[in-house]
Amino acid sequence: MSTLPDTQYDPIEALDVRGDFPALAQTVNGHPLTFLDSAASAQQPAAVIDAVRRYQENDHANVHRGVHTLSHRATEAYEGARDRVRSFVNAASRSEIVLTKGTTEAVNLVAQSFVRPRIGSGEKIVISHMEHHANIVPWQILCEQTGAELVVAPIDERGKLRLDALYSLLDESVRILGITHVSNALGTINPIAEITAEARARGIPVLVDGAQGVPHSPVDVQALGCDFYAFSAHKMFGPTGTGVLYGREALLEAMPPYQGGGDMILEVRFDGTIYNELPYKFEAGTPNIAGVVGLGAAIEYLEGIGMDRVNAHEQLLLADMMERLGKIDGLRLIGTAEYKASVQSFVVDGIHPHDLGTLLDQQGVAVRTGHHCAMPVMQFFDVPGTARASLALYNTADDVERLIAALERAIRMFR
Ligand code: C6P
Repeated sequence: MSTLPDTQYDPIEALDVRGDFPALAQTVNGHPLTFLDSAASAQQPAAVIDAVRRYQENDHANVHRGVHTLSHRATEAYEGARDRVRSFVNAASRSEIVLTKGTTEAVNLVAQSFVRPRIGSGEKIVISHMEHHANIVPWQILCEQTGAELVVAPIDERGKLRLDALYSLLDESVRILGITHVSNALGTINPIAEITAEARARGIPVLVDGAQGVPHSPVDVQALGCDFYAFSAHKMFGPTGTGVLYGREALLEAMPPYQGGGDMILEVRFDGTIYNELPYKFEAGTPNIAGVVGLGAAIEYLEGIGMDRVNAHEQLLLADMMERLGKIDGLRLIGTAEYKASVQSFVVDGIHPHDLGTLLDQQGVAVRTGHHCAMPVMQFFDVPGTARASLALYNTADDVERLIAALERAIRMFR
């Protein structure tokens, strides 16, 4: 990684970490890869790939189970990663860090273990109109199971949450508020600390979907004041199949296990089982050890750069990308809220997003097209889908340049 000293810090120059990511060195369809789909899944730096390989080559064994050396090493690596996660999001205790398969599993865990025992027919779950399906469908399932009602807070034409409308929904019948930190389809950053303060003043617990929050800026769960915060390793430069549920210790303590099996118990008898202590009570079965090792390495990598710098770098690129996209004739930006992470959806008159995506891919530019697992957002903006360019710490001004040039060429081919 090449970085300038802080005193000369120019974010666009300073964050030149593309070389840390082996996948970015390739050409695609005869062009240097311009990877603008990190919101779907980010590329991994060599530091993560190497850490996983070293673990697989030397240390692999099951965790928490063996007295032999490799099992000790594997347990140390796994638990060491948990400690890194704890400090990365500033949780008060490692007991509050439950390692999951990802954001999706973390939200389902909260729905079933925290909310289900506390909700009844006619009581409410509040979410927003900009949620990813992972923060919609688990609640719909819970509503089917319990007779509870799902209530949706509206957004406006720029893709901003209508806060007054949200707060007016937070009455005494609400058992949880589930809200995304950053919208994956719109890029909108929600004012989580303010929202949690409003919710908690009314005694309503808050789950934050942080899948698109953690890759872009520092996250401090205590400062945010949330009760739960869910995220995935693969969007923050770690492996797939691994993620985190942060939960306040007192709440996790009071919750029943989500799944039963090995490792989540202290003693099993046919006349009753004693569950393990936190956080193991929620980690049934052999976990994705290599994935968690990779997550730990990803955090170490990010901390080496500094999340404030990641954020500053991305904000400059985002401003440039939005301005230049906005000047393209017939292109409509979807998601123009004042506070945004580096994600931009758009549609072009007369060109289906999938066709646009294919034409961009032919020029080596990878964007995601479709509904982005946020169909209600597409319904709100009355589009079948969008093209979405998402920037990460490894993107540069050249990537934005190549996106714009490829888009202009694609549009000329269509007209
Ligand atoms: N969004 C995207 O292209 P999982 O699949 O569990 O790692 O993450 C689900 C998820 C939850 N919340 C938000 C805000 C997300 O963006 C995602 C994943 C990807 O936008 C894949 S659909």
